[in-house]
Amino acid sequence: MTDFTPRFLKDYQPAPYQIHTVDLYIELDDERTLVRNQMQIKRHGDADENEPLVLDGQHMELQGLWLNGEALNASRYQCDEQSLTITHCPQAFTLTIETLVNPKANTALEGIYKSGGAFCTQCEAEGFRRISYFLDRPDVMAIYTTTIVADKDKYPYLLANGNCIERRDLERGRHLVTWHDPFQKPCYLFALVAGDFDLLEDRFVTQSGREVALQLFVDKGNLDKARFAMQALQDSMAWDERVFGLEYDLDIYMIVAVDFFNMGAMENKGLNIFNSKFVLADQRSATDDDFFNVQAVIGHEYFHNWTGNRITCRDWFQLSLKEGLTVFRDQQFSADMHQPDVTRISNVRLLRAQQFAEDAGPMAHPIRPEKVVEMNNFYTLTVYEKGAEVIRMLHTLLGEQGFQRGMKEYIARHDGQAVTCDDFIAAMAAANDTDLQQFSLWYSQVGTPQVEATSNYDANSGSLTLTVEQRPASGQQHPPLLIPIGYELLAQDSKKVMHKGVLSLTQTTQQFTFEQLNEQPVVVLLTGFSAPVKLHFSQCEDELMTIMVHADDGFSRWEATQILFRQCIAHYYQDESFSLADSLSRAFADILDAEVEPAFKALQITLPGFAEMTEFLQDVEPQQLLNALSRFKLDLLGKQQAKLQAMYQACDQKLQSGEGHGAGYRALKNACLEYLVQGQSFDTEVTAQYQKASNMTEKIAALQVAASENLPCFEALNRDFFAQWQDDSLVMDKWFSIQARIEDDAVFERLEGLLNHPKFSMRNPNRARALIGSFAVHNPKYFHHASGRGYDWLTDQIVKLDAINPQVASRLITPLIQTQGFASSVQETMRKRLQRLQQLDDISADIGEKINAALV
Ligand code: 0A1
Ligand code: ZN
Repeated sequence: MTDFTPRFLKDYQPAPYQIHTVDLYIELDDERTLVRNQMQIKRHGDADENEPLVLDGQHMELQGLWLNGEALNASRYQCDEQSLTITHCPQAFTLTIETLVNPKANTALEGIYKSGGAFCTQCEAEGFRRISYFLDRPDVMAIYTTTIVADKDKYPYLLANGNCIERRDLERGRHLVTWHDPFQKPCYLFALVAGDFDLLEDRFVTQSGREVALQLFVDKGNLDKARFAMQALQDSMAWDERVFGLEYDLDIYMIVAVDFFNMGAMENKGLNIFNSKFVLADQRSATDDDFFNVQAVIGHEYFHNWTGNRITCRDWFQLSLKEGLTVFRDQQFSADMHQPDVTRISNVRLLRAQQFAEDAGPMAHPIRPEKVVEMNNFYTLTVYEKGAEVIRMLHTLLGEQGFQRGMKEYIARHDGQAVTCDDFIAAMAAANDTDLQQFSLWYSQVGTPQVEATSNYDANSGSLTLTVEQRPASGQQHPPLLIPIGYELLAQDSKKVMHKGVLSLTQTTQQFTFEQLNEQPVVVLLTGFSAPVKLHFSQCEDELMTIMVHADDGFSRWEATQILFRQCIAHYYQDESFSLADSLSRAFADILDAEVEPAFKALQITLPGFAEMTEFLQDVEPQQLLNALSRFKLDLLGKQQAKLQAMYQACDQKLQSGEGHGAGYRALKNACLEYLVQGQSFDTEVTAQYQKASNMTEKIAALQVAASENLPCFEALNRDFFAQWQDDSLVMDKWFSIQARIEDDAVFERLEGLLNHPKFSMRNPNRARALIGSFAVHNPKYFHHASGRGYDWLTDQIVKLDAINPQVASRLITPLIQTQGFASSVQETMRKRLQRLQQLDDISADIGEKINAALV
C-alpha cells in the first residue's frame, strides 16, 4: 500500500545525528552495483543517548553493516522497505554499510540509473536513499570522497563531485577513479557519472585569477552541438562575477548531457547533469527558443553554486529559498543577454498561463509549502516562478544596490549552512535597516491576489487620486500583503511620462494622491509586472492605445495590447455573432506599423492562448472558447491580410540578407504565419518556408502550422521531416509533439499508432512528454473533446507511465486535475477520470497526492 502520510513544516526537528564525512566505494554493474558507504557520525549534543539512528533507504539489498569496524549484531539493527534503524549508538562512530542496487531496473530515474549506455545519478530531492542508507535530508551536510570502479573500455570516464585525486588501472580491464569534494554538501548534491562521451574542454579565469577547467560531456558525435552551451557557461560565470560579485570555487566544472532525465538539469556540486535538451543546440536542429533555454538553464544551474550549494535549504519546505532566488538570477541573466522587455514578457506569459492555474487549482500551495506527501510534487511553477516573482518584488522595493547589500549579508551570515526563507529575509532586512515582516507574508499566502484600482482626477485642484484595493484569491484569507505597484503617468497631449515610480500598497484599501497635475494623465499601473497579482483597472480603448505606444515600460506597452485582445476575445466568446470593431482593427494595424524591435512586435501580435483565456473567463466551455479564438484571429486576418503578408515577406527578406538579429525576424515572420494560414490557402508559402529554411525555427514552424491547419502539404512535409531527422532524438521529440497536435477526427487512432511507433518509448521522459504532454496541453480541441475521449486517453497513459516513472506521470496529470475555470459539466467529465485513477490499487504517492487533492 502506498503511504500517503503528509509531512508538515511545523513539525521540523533538527536531526539527532550528523554525518560528517562520507567515503563511498562504488563498483558499477548493470544489475548489481555495489555501494560501500563509510560514514563518520556524531550524535547531536542535545539528543538523547538512547535515540536510535534511523537512516532512509529504498530499493536496495543490504549486504553488510559494521560499526567502528565490527560487524553489527542483528539485534542492534532493523531494516524495512523504507529505513535502517540502529540502536545503542555511541556518541561518535564510524558506520560502514554495503548495499546492492540495480541501475538497469531503475526506470524512475532517481538514484543510480542508466541513460543509454552511461550510468548516472539523480539525488534531488530524496534520491540518495536509493544509493545508500543515509540521513537523506538537506540539513545533514558532509564531506564526500567517492571512488568509482568500472570497466575501462565501456566507461572510460568516471566522474563525481569535486577534484580528481586518484586514477589507476585494475585487473580484468577495470579502472578506478577517486574524487574528493572539499565543500560540505547535503546528499541531494551528490553525483556520479560513468560512460563514454565526446568531451568539449575550455577554461575560465576567475576575477581573482584562478583558472577553472570547463568540461562538457556529450554523446559521441555531438561536439559541435555543445559549443553554444560552453559559451553560455562562460557567460554565466562572468555575469555572476560582474553582477553579484560571486566567483566559482573549485578547479573544475563539469556538465554531462544525458537523454534520460526527469527534469531540466541538476546543479550537483562541480558535476551538473543535464537533460540533453538543455545542452545540445545548433542552428539546423534547434530553434531560437531552444537556444534561449539552453543558455538560461546553463545559467540557472551555474548560479545554484552559490544560491543552493554553498548556502542550501534546511528542509524541503524551504525549496524556494534556492529556487525562487536562482530563477530570479537566471531571469536577470537572460534579460542582460537579450532584450529585457522581451524576456520579462516571456516570464509573465509563463506565469499567467501556468502558475496562475496551479495557484487556483487543487494543488495550490504557498511558495513555501506547509504540507507535503511526495516532495517531487513540489518542484512547481509556484515554488520556482512565483518564488522568483517574490524575490523580484524585494529587488523592486530595495533597489539593485539594496538588494545586493542584502545578498552580501546573506552570504556573510550563512555560507556553508542549511537555512530557511526567514533567514534570507532577515539578512535582507538587516542589510537595509528595514522591516520585512509584512513582506514575508508572501511566503505563506496561497492563490493569486486580486488588486482593484480606480482613478479620480480633480481638474480644479489638479490632483489625481488612485484608490487601490487588495483581496486574497477567492476562497483564501490572509492579512494584507505588501504589494509594490509600479506606475507611470502619461500626459494626454505630449504623451510624455510625467511621473513614474513604485507605490507600496500595504493596506486592504489605500489612496495615493498626485498633486499639481495640470492635465488628466493616462495612468499606467503594474509596470514591469511589479507583483504577481491580477489587476482590475478599467481603462478605455483610447487610454490603452496611448499606453500601447507611449509607455516607457515595455511590459506595459505589450500588456495594453493584450488587454484589448482579451476583452475582444471575451466578446467573441459571449456572442457568436460578434465581429471585429473597426477601432480594434485599426489598433492592430498600428501595432503592425509601429517601429519596434521585431521580437517585441512578434509578442505584441501573438494572441493570448487557450490557457491564458481560461484564467480571464468563467465557466469556460472549451469548444466555445476555441471557436472564439479562431474567429477573432480570422477576423484580424480578414482586415489586415495585406499588412500581415507584407510583413511576412519583409521579415523573409531581412533574413535572407542576414540583416540584424535573425531570431527577432524569425519570431515575427512565424507570428505572421500563424495568421496567414487561417482560412485561405497558404500552402505554397508554407511549403516554401519549410524547404528553404536552413534553421529549425522556420522549418518546424512551417511543419507545425501545416499540421494544426491540416494543410494539404502536411503529409509530404511530415514524411520528409521524419526521414531527415529520425536519428536525432531531440528533433524526434519535436516530431512527436507535432503529431500530437494535429487537429482532425483521426487523432485518437493516430495517437494509438504513435504509442506503438518504433521511435516511441514511455521510458524516455522527453519522449513521453513530447507525445502525451503535447496532446493534453497543445491540442485543447481534442483533449477537451465533449465525449471525454481526450481525458480517457490521458488517463490510460498516466496509468502506464505511473508504473514506470511516477515523477513524470505526476507532471503529465496536471491538465486533468486543473478543472477549475471550466463549466461544471466539463469538470464532472474530468473528475470521473480522476475517480477511476483513485480506485486503482497501486498508484504512486506522486499521482495519489494530486488526485486526492483534486477530489476532496
Ligand atoms: N534543482 C534542479 C531541479 C531538479 C529537481 C529534481 C530533479 O529530479 C527529481 C532534477 C532536477 C533545478 O532547479 O534545476
Ligand atoms: Zn534550480
